[in-house]
Amino acid sequence: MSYRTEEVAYVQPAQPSVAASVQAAQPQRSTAEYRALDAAHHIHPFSDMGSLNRSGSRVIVKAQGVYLWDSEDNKIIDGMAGLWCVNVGYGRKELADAAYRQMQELPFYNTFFKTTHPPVIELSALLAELAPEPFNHFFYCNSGSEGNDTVLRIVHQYWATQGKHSKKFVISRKNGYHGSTIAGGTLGGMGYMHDQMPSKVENIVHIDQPYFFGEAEGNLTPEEFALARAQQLEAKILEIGADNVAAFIGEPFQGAGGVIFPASTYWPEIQRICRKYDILLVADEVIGGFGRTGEWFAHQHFGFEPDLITLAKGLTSGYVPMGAVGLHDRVAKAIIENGDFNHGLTYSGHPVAAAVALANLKLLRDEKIVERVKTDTGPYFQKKLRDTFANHPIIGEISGAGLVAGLQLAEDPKARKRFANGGEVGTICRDFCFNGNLIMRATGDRMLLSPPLVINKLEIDEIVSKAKKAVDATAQQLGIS
Ligand code: PXG
Repeated sequence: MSYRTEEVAYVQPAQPSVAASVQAAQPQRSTAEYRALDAAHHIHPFSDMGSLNRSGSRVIVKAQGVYLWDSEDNKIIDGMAGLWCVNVGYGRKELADAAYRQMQELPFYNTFFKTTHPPVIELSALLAELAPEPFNHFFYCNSGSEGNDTVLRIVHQYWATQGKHSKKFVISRKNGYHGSTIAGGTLGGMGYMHDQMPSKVENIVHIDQPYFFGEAEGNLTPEEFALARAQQLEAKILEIGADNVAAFIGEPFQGAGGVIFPASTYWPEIQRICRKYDILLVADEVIGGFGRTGEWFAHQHFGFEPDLITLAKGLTSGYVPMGAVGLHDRVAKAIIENGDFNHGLTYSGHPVAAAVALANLKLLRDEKIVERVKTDTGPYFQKKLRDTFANHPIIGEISGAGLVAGLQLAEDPKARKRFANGGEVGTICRDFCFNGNLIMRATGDRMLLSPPLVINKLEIDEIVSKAKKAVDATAQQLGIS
């Protein structure tokens, strides 16, 4: 055998078929094998990897509607819409088709250098139609975190165009969540994240959150407490000096912080203060946007008008990553009329993400999914939760609207007394949910629900009855009945 023959044999291996290579990319393995490989090579977000690797992850392999299946063929009802994002539910072919068609037509092109493309144009026009009247311009990115980084860039550019260069401070809230990039993490008020971030973004300060159950003292009503918390913004502005404050950012309701719904007095007061001191008001709509409360955007539920909105999650129902920032006309005008805005990401307005977002928004609109949340499934869900848990011995508060809710676990609900070690109780309850094939999220001692917006009443009944079993089992384990 000559050297040359060997060389030919080497450079011309049999090419696997496309089908075989797809199969090779997703081999069918046993749960144990998946877990071992996951533990060996995968670092999960926000996880204690040592402990997770010892217990092993649950391997989720497929999904349809509001249900997930794991690698042991357990059917699990998803009370969290993935991670607050799968608004149209799993398995919508329209979204897969949109991605497939766009990948064949134009899988990528940038929008940096005097070019654009149909999906991003159509998406922007549709968003302008669906968003409240003054929102007619959108900037794109890949996630909510990048959306909030973008918000900071726009806020600073806006004040530069107004000649107000000293307006640099951004005020946010403790226990708010705005993402996990350095800017997102600094804007957020999660102490356990700040502790691991020796480098933070400058000029970001926090005020207290409007968390009535956990933080109201004395005999304040929820409305009085919310007003007092909003007025902390005014005090903070006066402390820093209005000429130095650029913006206030908040989630209309805090999602990851525990589905904390402020009383009706909160947002009008925040808006009044922002207007009085000429400060931009930013609504982080990453969770609240696209129908969660029964309105297209959560700030509409609370009745205020922000200057900027951060979008992600429900924008694509999580089928592909995409985030965006919506600019109020007065902010957009300043950005448009004042030269270069030096910000952008390779994938700003990615054509495949834009095509999927477009298909997703059309489903939400044409199937009247948001209207159904407002008039039918949302009220049903909220009533069912209140009927089931109002007098439960360890439930102190039920918050929410539309298809998002928080259940406050409490040692003495009437006295608003929380468990001494709240996080542990939440974890116990979360584990009972998980073992009962219900996905529910625990934030400290608050149990959270945010199911796909396409959920029907039977499925809502299933979630609530499984949640009841888990909360009962938690009470029993704690010896409370
Ligand atoms: N703003 C808000 C209000 C969010 O809820 C982000 C920004 C950041 O988005 P990205 O796409 O960068 O993750 C979020 C994200 C949880 C949880 O456990 C919540 C989020 C992300 C991950 C976990 O509740 N929210």
